[in-house]
Amino acid sequence: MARALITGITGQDGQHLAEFLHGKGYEIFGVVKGQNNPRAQQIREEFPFVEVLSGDLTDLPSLVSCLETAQPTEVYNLGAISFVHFSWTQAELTANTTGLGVLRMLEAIRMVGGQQNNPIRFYQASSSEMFGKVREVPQSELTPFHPRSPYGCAKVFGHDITVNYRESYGLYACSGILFNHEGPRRGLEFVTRKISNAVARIKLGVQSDISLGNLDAKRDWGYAGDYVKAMWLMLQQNEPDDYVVATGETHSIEEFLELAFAEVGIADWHPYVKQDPRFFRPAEVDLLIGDPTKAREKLGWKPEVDFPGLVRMMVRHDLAVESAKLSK
Ligand code: NAP
Ligand code: G4F
Repeated sequence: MARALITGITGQDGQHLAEFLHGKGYEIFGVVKGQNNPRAQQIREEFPFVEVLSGDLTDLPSLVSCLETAQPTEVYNLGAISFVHFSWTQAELTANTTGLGVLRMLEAIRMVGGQQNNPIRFYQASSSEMFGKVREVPQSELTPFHPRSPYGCAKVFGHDITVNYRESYGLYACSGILFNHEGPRRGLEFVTRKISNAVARIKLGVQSDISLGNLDAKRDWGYAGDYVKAMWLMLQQNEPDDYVVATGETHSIEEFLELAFAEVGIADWHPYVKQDPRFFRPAEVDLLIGDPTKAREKLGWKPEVDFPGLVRMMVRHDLAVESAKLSK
C-alpha cells in the first residue's frame, strides 16, 4: 500500500492533500509540531484516517523518527513559516524552518531510505515568491529567481537543495513551484481569506470595514484543491523534475475586492476599505503570473476552479460560517 508522510498537515495544503490521498487509498501520516499543538486535535477529528506523528522541521532526530515510524513511499514537505509578511519579523526562524528544514528532511530521507536506490519519493513545496522582482513575464521553470523577502530567500535555498540532492544522490526529489492557491481553508492572515471573511462579516453587520496594505499587487490565484493534485502527479512520473503550477491569469487585490463585495450584493467596495501602513511590506512582489505549460503537457494537469469561482467559494463559505456563529 502507498504510504505518505506529510509535513504541514495542519495547514491549508496539508488538509487538502490528506483528503486527496485518502481518496486514492493511501495510508497517511501527518507531522505535527509542538508539545500540545491545538490544531492536532482538529486533524484527529476531521481526518481520523491520518496518523498524527510528533515532529519539527527544526529538529532532525524527530524527522528521522517520523520516517522510521511511517515508512513512507512518498514524503510531501509542506511545512514552513509560510506568511511572507511575518518572515521579516522572524527572519532567522523562517530561514531555519522554511530553508534548512528542507535540508534536514532530505538528510533524514537519506539516513532512513539508504544511499542506493532510495525508495522514498520527495516533494518540496517551492513557491512563486522565489521569482519576486520578476525577470520575465510569465514566469516558467526557466525564469531566474530574485526573492524579495526572507521567506522567498529561504524558499530559494529549499528549492536549490532539493535539485542538488536529486543530482548528487539520485534521490527522486521534485519541486513544485506553486503560485498562490487559496480556498476556505486558507489562513485568515492571507489577503484573500482576510477579504472573504471581512466581506461576510460586513454583510452581516458585525464588522464595519477592512484595513489592507498594497491594493495594486497582482497574483496568479488558483484553488488549493486543484493544486494538491499536481503535487501527487509529480511523484507518479518515471523521472523526478520541477514544475510551475499556476492558472496563467493574474488579478489585482482590487479585482478580488470587486468580486468579493459583489458576491454579497455590494456594488461599490471603496467605502468599506481602508489602507493601513502596517500591512505594507518592506519590499513588494508586484506581479506574479505563471506559465503552467510544462505541468499541462507532462503531468496532464489543469486547474478546474477559475478566479470568479474561487472568490465565490470563499465568500459563500465565510458567509455560512459567520451566520452560524450569529445564530448560536
Ligand atoms: P500554511 O497553511 O501556512 O501551513 C504551514 C504548515 O507548516 C502548518 O501546518 C504549520 O504547522 C507547519 N509548520 C510551521 N513550522 C513548522 C515546523 N517547524 N515544523 C513542522 N511544521 C511546521 O501553508 P499552506 O498554504 O498550506 O502552504 C503549504 C506549503 O506550500 C508551505 O511550505 C508554503 O510555503 C508553500 N506554498 C504555499 C503557497 C500558497 O499559495 N498556499 C504557494 C506556494 C508555496 P502549525 O499549524 O503547527 O503552525
Ligand atoms: O495573501 P498574501 O499574504 O500572499 P503572498 O505574500 O503572495 O504569499 C502567499 O503566496 C506565496 C506564493 O506566491 C506563498 F509562497 C506564500 O507562502 C503565501 O501563501 O499577500 C498577497 C498580496 C501581497 O502583495 C500583499 O502585499 O496582497 C498584498 N496585501 C495587501 N494588503 C496584503 C494585505 N496581504 C496580506 N496578507 N494582508 C493585507 O492586509
